[in-house]
Amino acid sequence: MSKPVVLQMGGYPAWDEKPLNEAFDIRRYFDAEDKAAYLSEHGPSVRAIATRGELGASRDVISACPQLELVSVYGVGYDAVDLDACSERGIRVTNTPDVLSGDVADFAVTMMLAQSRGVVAGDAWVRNGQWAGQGALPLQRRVFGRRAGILGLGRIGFEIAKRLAGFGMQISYSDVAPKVYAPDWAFVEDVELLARESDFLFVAAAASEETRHIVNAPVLESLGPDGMLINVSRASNVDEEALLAALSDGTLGSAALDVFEGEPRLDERFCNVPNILLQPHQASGTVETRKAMGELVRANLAAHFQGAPLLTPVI
Ligand code: 8YV
Repeated sequence: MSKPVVLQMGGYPAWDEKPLNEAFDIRRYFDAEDKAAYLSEHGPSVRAIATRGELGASRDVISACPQLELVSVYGVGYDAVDLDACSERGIRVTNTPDVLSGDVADFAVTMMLAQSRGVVAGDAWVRNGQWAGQGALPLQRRVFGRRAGILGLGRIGFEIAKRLAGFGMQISYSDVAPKVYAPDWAFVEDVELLARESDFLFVAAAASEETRHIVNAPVLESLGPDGMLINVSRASNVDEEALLAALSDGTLGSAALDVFEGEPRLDERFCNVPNILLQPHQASGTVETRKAMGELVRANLAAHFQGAPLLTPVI
């Protein structure tokens, strides 16, 4: 029996590529020079798409695959998948939640600590001889016991809050409704008020049209010159123009960002802002988590083609 044809939208680590090619007839869309021609040739035979959170599957790609049954996302964010196009044709969609929540939460807290305590600046201070030449690194800012706000108390936001509780921080959160599993943390429906009551504002909300630029100029002003914005969700949740302006004129104290519009080619102005920590969308980037994500992508594909229940369905 021939293996199901699967359109692969982006590269995976070698440990995923081998089993994926053993189990399925893989068509490497991302390697094609003429992607439109490649879709025209291979799209009619494609039964599933294996993609990544930041790559997704557009309506054009979905439309070019008339036999498409499933889109399996390597990542928890499925905002780049056209869910309407999938729903219209009964195409299933899966992602890889839970297996990455711990690492992403660890990294969000890491970025807060690194930026607040000047870890990157301190390393440069030593390497550049400034310690010997100029003395102590300028004083940084405390983390423990201060105020944290979490925008989006989902799987990742919850893991962030659990970690911050260990630092004795006052934790508040904003979401569409209070969470029954968050009795010790304050629900603040208004995002501007959450920012005003926070020293560190974590953006952990799933990206959607409804959350686009949810962190805007008024929110950044509310967070204030002593505040720090940490984003491990999607760049679309933050108005980058407003953020750049706020960082440049002192309206906002600092930021730590793992995601950017147009990544990996971000707005070069970010590279000229001193009070910011820049990271290459690596929050889930550990061997352990990426292996678990790859296994889940393949397990969902296998379950679908075996007629078994999907492990982590989105729709
Ligand atoms: C992954 C992500 O790095 O989970 C997501 O949605 O954006 C990241 O965790 C990415 O999808 C892997 O390419």
